[in-house]
Amino acid sequence: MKLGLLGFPSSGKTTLFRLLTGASVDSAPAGKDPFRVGVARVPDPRIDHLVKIFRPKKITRSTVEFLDPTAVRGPARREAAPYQEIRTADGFLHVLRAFADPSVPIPEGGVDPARDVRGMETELLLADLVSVEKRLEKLEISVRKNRNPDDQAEREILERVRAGLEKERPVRQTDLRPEERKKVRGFDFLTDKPILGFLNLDEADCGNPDAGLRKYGLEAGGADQLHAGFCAASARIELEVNQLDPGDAEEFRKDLGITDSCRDQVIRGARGVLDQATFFTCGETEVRAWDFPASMVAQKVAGRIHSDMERGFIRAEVIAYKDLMEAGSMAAARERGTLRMEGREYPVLDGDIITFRFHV
Ligand SMILES: Nc1nc2c(ncn2[C@@H]2O[C@H](COP(=O)(O)OP(=O)(O)OP(=O)(O)O)[C@@H](O)[C@H]2O)c(=O)[nH]1
Ligand SMILES: [Mg+2]
Repeated sequence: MKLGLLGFPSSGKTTLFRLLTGASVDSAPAGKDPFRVGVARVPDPRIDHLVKIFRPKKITRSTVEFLDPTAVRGPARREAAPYQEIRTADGFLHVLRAFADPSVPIPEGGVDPARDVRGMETELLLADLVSVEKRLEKLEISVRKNRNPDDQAEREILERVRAGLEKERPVRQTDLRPEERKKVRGFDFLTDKPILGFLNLDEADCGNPDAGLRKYGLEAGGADQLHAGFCAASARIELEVNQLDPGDAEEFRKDLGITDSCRDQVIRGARGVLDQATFFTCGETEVRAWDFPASMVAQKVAGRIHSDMERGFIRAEVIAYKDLMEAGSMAAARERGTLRMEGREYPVLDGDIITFRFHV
């Protein structure tokens, strides 16, 4: 899972990036990379319990990749270029400034995260409009030259996408048939992807994220909206606290009222808006977490591990995490009958522990 950070200048993107990935970035990276890449491990206590049962030689947790843009320009970046590289992300994390610090000026005026939500959505819609128009211009030429029916079909789809964007309708909400949607997905339109809003709070509010969200009217979000959800914390405070000795850090968190860490909130929130689930493969050699898009069937999920497993799929031996914990071991689960055989069409659930049987 790959998330691109979005946000107006000085909203705290790099601070959050450092907190999430543990990367120490004091200056822009060497060269002209348009973004930094960092990796965060997904906190999942289930892995720790599975390790106790299987005692594997190796433990592999799932990870989230974050992209932090380095080449941010002024507030009115009304072209597609600044977003070009970040397009390949699966979704975005939009850092919204809610801290008032006179030493860090806000080009657009005072603190107003709701304005920034609208502002970013407008920017993304415009950036998509620019790219769809460019794409259509090229298609126009090749349709005229080659009369290729594929090009004509593509043009027809993109014209509908453009018409939607002109009415400020995100690509996600364009009415498309499943195969058309698949095609459109390949263009990596920005407004085709979900956004998790991150409200970057002041120290005074960092112990009460819900109140922070309410203050700015940002509690809501929805699966069909660009900002599909919101979370809130103070990236800078937590970064500072994390640099203390563990004992002192614990004390500070308590004093500040931080019960749910910023890292956990963001990673959980992102998995939610991106509809990501986890299954596990467990044995003496390795206990491993694998991410997959929720509501994928067993044969497809097998392909997350290896394409041979998908192609040569025979069956999946499945047990729910909860059932394994209740049984205490695979042998006990087998006796209880909670370990079951499933076929290729089985919709895999979050927390399933799976052994795939396949032939090559
Ligand atoms: N007071 C306060 N300052 C913060 C907070 N988060 C970030 N800052 C400060 O705001 C400034 C900008 O933070 P960055 O993390 O560099 O913001 P950015 O979005 O990466 O900025 P650009 O990449 O330049 O657009 C820095 O001086 C931070 O220390 C916060 O929660 N409270
Ligand atoms: Mg930055």
